[in-house]
Amino acid sequence: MRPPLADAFLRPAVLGVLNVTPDSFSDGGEHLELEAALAQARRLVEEGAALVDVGAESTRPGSGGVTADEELRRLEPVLEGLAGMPFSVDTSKAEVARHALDAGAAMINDVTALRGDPDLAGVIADAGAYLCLMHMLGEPRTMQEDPQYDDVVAEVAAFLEARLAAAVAAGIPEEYVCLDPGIGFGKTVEHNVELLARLDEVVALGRPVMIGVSRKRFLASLLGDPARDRTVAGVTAGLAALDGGAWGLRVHDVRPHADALLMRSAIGAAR
Ligand code: HH2
Repeated sequence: MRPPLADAFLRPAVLGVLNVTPDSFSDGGEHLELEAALAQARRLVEEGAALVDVGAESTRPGSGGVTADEELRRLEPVLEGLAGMPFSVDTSKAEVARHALDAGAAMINDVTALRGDPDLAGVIADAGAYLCLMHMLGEPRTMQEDPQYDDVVAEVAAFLEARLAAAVAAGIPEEYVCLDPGIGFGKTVEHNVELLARLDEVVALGRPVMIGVSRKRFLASLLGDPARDRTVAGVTAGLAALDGGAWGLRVHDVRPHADALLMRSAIGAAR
């Protein structure tokens, strides 16, 4: 039996992103080569990642998804090489999750929050694995076409509460689940900022909250320049999320986040 998710990793937990896709929005294509992917995974762990979050299907705005066969073809060699490293897999498909869990994945990160594949919850429950449930409005292909909410934070929190209940009803222990408001998934810049500003309302659901702002488009929109490096803006947004009660950050660049967290905890300890 695994410990509760909140006790399993140092807090804040940093998830280092490893995309093995040809079309991810920020690092697609870079890690197609197996050796490069594994070297990047080792680097993420050395720099302080609690988990390497491996994804073989892009969910960037406009993307249409891939078959389980294609996802597994991209993932399988990497899974073998990851043995011995702590990792999660970003997938919505039961078949892919089964392979990932057999290979030792600690957590399944499902951007559909168990709405994509009716068999996924059972696979996770049987394996006794951790689960991340993320909010998304619509689907990646169309989610950024004029997303609308009456109250984005209340609606996202209500969604996550309902999906948590569905996970528990399917046999996944509540203590094994974290929640993610899904920054950039069917949200305008204002929606994303409001979610970060009122994150305490999501934290109030009582589960660890994960945030993924790293390299996302809304940062560039706020910076006013799509070509500008987004690292500092991303780290700052991540620290603000932690101040709002977040438990974990899903990031592409672990080193600058680890440095920022070190400074934050040194100052916090001296207070
Ligand atoms: N963001 C992305 C993918 N998966 N999972 C969670 N829990 N939270 C997120 O914010 C999140 C996520 C998008 O980022 P990336 O993996 O870099 O891109 P792509 O989906 O294009 O591979």
